[in-house]
Amino acid sequence: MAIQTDRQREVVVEKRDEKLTPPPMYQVVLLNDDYTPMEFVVGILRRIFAKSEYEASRIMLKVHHEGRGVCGVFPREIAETRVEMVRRSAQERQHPLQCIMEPAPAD
Ligand code: TYC
Repeated sequence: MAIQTDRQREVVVEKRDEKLTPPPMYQVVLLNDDYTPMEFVVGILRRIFAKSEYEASRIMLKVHHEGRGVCGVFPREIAETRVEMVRRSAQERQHPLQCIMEPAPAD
């Protein structure tokens, strides 16, 4: 059932599909470069993705060695906001750090 409306009062009384269907999820990914300082990347992971010092260091080193690493998996709008926050912080400090989002692989 999609949407039932109360026609007289024109209010939505039920949106059953929205409750049962989970939103599409996106992973936010950091990309490696040769110039952004490691401590800056760790700070980004701590502040924007709420990672512990240990986890932030682990993700940063994974990106450094493997070229990319997942910072988190979120619904679309939240992923977009985090990507924008990373890009702004990097721009402010004039670091070339790149951050992208992509559909999360099915589990
Ligand atoms: N490769 C960078 C350096 O050696 C560190 C780095 C890690 C940069 C992760 C970006 O997403 C990144 N200073």
